[in-house]
Amino acid sequence: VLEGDAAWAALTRSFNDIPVPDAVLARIQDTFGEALSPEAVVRRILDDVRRRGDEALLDWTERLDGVRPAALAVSPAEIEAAQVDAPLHEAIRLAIWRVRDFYEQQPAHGFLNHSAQGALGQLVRPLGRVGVYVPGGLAPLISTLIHTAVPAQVAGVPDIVVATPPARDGTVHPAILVAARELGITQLVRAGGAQAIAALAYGTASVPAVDKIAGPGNLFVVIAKRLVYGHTGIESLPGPTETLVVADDSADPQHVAADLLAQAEHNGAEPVLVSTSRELLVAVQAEVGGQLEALPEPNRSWARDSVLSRMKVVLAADLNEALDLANLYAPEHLCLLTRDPWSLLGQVTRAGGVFVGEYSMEALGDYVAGPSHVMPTGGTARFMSPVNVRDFQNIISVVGLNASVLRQIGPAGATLARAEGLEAHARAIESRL
Ligand code: HSO
Ligand code: ZN
Repeated sequence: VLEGDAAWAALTRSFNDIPVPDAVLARIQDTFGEALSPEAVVRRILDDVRRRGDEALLDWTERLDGVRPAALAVSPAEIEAAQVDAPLHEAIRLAIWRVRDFYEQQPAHGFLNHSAQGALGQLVRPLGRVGVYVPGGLAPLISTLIHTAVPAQVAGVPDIVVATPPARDGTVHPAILVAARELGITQLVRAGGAQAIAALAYGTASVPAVDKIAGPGNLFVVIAKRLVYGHTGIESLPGPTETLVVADDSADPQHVAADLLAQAEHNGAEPVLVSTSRELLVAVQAEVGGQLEALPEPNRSWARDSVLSRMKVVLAADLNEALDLANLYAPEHLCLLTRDPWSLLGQVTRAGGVFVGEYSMEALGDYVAGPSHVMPTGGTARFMSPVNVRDFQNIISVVGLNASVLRQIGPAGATLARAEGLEAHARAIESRL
């Protein structure tokens, strides 16, 4: 149990300092025969896909995902043929509907104000082509496709390309295909990892280059997104998930433990509990142990790894300190399980999402609550936001002034230009005064 200065130190972090897990380093050593940094690996892959296109994409898929797919693009027939059982199909439809309904409420329009001065405003335009990365790995993340593609569709993006790693037999999970069909998405690429990000950024014969890449991924995907940024847009750097629960003595230890374990079963997850009650901390720790044992494999091992390697348990002096610590950590998910959780909302300044009260468990947010579950991790919530409609639009400033306002403001413009030593600017203004 961390307290005081130790708690502050433990919750201070930077995305760039997140330690690379030993298992990742071991895998690099195995694959490349040398101790490369993850960034060096990603640079190699990006350069290769940029130079050799589809051939490189296939080579890396074979080497890293253990399969060389016959075709990189999923065919329309495959998308058409995919089937899931009825309850899952209905759940996919409900999730799409709820996420769409949420984003349709996001104010995302421009303005053009006409006045005696002429007009000033902002045009809002959808991006042309967006890449959506859907991680494979431990599970087919159906919800991630929905939670990334829907805000792009609401923004008006006409062209969405999905990249997701193929299974060992080269297929894409049927539930992903059904979700794509329900979303009206027709372009899916069987590729994952840094190689998929490279293909989306630079384009290959089978993968069209996109204007922006969105979606979460493992360390390599996140590094790749950061490295292609500038050539291509990215929405944020969503890496391994985290949940910080703030709980007081009124919280139910079973619920707190369940919420921590739900996120803990994601690879590399970091569960954090901050409480004002030592009794609760003790009770939750016991509950986590018990619920962990009750989980089936392989989920138990996944969750155990997160709990043993990264879980932090913090005792806060009061709820003010708890919220200060939460804002410092800037968690992807902030869960408020206190007597009066709404009273804390005003103090929340840094988080991807805040989950208020016991009926708003983060796991529900992962699927059907409404807001996208793709949220900034690693403390990047200090400066980045969850996936939203604005990520898929650009704003164009509009200046359309008339002669009378030019007479008013032109001289000041010319004065500023001369103060900057930019005589041609001043003359351009004065040429019409
Ligand atoms: N909690 C994860 C997203 C997710 N959970 C997808 C289940 N499926 C990161 O926010
Ligand atoms: Zn989750």
